[in-house]
Amino acid sequence: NAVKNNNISIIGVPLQYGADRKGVDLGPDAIRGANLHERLKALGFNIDDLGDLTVHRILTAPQEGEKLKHLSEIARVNQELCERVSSEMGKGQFPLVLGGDHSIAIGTIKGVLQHVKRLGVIWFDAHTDVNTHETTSSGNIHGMSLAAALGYGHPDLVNIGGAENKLRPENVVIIGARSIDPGERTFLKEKGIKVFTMHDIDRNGMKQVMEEAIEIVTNGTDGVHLSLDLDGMDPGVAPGVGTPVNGGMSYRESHFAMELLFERNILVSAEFVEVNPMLDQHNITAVAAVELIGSVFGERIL
Ligand code: 4U7
Ligand code: MN
Ligand code: MN
Ligand code: MN
Repeated sequence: NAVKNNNISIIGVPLQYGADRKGVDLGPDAIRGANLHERLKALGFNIDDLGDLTVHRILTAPQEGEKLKHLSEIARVNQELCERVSSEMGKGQFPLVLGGDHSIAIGTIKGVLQHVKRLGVIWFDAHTDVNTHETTSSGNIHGMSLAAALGYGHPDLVNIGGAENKLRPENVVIIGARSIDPGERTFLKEKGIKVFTMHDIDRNGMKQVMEEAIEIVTNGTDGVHLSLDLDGMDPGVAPGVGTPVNGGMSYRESHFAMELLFERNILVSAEFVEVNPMLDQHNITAVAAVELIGSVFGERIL
């Protein structure tokens, strides 16, 4: 259980309907455009870029009384993503998914779960994404994806890839949180999900946080998925995101975390989401994503 093969399948998911701000659908191309392939090839990986999944354009605003915005297209795309991720893993490939808004974590994780039944997840994010149709204040599904992967929320989300396929709360950690809604706080406490807030990172340092986090996600699991929302980083280094929150992880804290993940060789899959080129400056958030990906796959300073 590791970055055990040299074969990476890249899957772009230009989905924006889970978020409020337009432009996150341009994320996959912006990330590719920041020399993703070259960087991974230089590290010795074989790259199979499968291109982007098709997202149907929705020209109508969310309907009156439609609580979860654009639910049907989001569920459809996530079901396809689940199947694509699962079939790539079946061929022994490492799925590297490029978003797109963070609702795509549902499809990615459900696909990985078909091969790795006991899966640990590291959720790197300013937010905790554990709202449900009952707690959401925005109706935006990118704030519900972790809950759905744990088996909670709207059936159309929970049933993707089979409702019985779900994460165990004891093998999930969230790192970098600094914006948690009241309903999410209750959920996290009830389920016993470990959250390393920015306060914890300040107090104990990223080294200790990652050691504790890795212990939790590897305890009794057969592999670990990294779900990285670029808004986990500080907006000073990653401004091109739809829901920026001040006081995030620094450039080096983020990279150090990725370097430790590589060192421990525990990842079976990864996704990088929420890059919004329309809100970015000189593509630096897409560049930041590619640099983080480099560290995850073994780039070293010396
Ligand atoms: B992201 C929010 F209310 N919690 O549910 C919500 F603050 O994938 C934000 O982490 C969700 O970027 C952010 O809409 C989702 C809000
Ligand atoms: Mn976020
Ligand atoms: Mn998120
Ligand atoms: Mn966001």
